[in-house]
Amino acid sequence: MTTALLVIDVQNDFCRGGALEVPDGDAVVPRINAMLADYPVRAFTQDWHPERHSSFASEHPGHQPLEVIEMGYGPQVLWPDHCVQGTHGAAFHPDLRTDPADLILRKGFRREIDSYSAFFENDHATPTGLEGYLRTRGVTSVVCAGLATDFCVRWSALDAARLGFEVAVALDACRGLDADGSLAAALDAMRQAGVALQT
Ligand code: VGL
Ligand code: ZN
Repeated sequence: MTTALLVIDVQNDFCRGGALEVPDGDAVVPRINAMLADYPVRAFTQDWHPERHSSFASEHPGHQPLEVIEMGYGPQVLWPDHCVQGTHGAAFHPDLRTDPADLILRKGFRREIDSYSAFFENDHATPTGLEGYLRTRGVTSVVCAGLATDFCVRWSALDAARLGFEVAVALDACRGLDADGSLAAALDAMRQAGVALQT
């Protein structure tokens, strides 16, 4: 059994002082750094939006960040502008060890659709290509870590489970936004899907 470590969105905008700060987000960095040596496959993701991305509240006059609107592909939470391609906010946290990454996968790069999951865009159908990468490397099991537990980690873990990978989430190497009960809902959904929540 080959296990991949998936390091989700450990970027400046999700860390201290960032545009979409996750409380205590920086705490995941030393934990993830310490985990890297334990996995033969390491894939990192970067939330990577063009300017004026449709998930930005600033693109929807009359709406505020954290409001939910209906998009063609389903409900979408609106966010402050974040992780704009090439900006400091989109860069990895400076203390994250990125040299050990085998693959850096970018997602959310299409203006019309968001992509929380490392595997599919938010229509839950358009692949990012990560599944093919992992399968062709012989991966059957994944461990997820990073930001945020209740959005990109959640959907990455659920999609991995749906695709038939054995999935664990290293909770102490994750932090959540917890917008409106979203953290408890995420933990429930992951548990129900058979994801092992490691504490
Ligand atoms: C994320 C909200 C918007 C995440 C990304 O990485 O969890 N959350 N974009
Ligand atoms: Zn985003």
